Amino acid sequence: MNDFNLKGYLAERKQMVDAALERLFPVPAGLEKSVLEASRYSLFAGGKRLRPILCLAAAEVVGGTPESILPAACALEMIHTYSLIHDDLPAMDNDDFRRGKPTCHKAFGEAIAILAGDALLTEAFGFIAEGQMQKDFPADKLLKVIGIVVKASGYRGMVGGQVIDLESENQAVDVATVEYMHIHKTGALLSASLEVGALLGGGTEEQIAILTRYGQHFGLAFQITDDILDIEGDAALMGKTPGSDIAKNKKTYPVLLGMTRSKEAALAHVKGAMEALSNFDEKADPLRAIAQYLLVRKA
Ligand code: GRG
Repeated sequence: MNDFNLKGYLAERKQMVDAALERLFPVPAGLEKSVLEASRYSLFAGGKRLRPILCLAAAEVVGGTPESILPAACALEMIHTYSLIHDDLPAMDNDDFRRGKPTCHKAFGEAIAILAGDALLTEAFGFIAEGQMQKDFPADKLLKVIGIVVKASGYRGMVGGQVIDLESENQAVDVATVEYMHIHKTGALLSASLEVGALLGGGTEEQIAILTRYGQHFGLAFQITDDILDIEGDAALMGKTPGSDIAKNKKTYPVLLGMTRSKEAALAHVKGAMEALSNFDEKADPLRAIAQYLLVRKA
């Protein structure tokens, strides 16, 4: 585990996902060209590809091959990208920059940005249904995957979390509410990425449950460290202004718990994620390294 080269692994996996997205996502053409250009603009704006990478890694833990589940892994990234495009809109977070570049609506206008998000979300399900079908996955398994992704993305997951976030902006909220919000807004799609990977990789019910539990701890650790980075992170690397979440009156962990307790909470969730993996062999080393990286990342 100590010898595991996380940097190299992440770079290689990002390249694999980028190449698959490039190959599978439609090339802008025809009268609909602008919406595909806007979708591609955000899809290739420099994201870390965390969700597809986690999905591929979970599949490998249970003996699956990354190549066989690339369409589903890409679908998760497309849903993530749609959520960021819509999150940045004036009606939501009203951000002009993301990852150091103008946001989609700043580059293409609001209407096309909304439609680009809609297109990414809709096509994601085509990637799972048609793309995975071409890789010979049985229809009943793909229906299960679609159910998992729907639950994680819709009102029971990310959309629900976003609603709570928006509606709590000028309200006093407690830590439990903030945690509930983050479990839905950020955690649901992250843990679904693990669940989908484990399911398509051929995992048993027990293995899928364990990897989903890793994903739940990972999701919370990711969000808490994201909140900490808003204050302590390398703003230049993150392409954002330090303290911008707090300036927007966001309910972050450091605001509610203080920095020390937030760091303790992040550590506890990383430990929870590591413990979930305790019965897996070295095939789980990428997941172990990614979880531990959360505690030292700068962006
Ligand atoms: C609009 C339905 C809807 C939902 C939006 C995910 C989300 C909900 C909003 C994003 C707000 C945000 C910045 C949350 C913090 C955690 C987070 C999801 C960070 C971005 O994810 P990364 O770091 O992004 O994986 P990259 O840029 O690497 O793709």
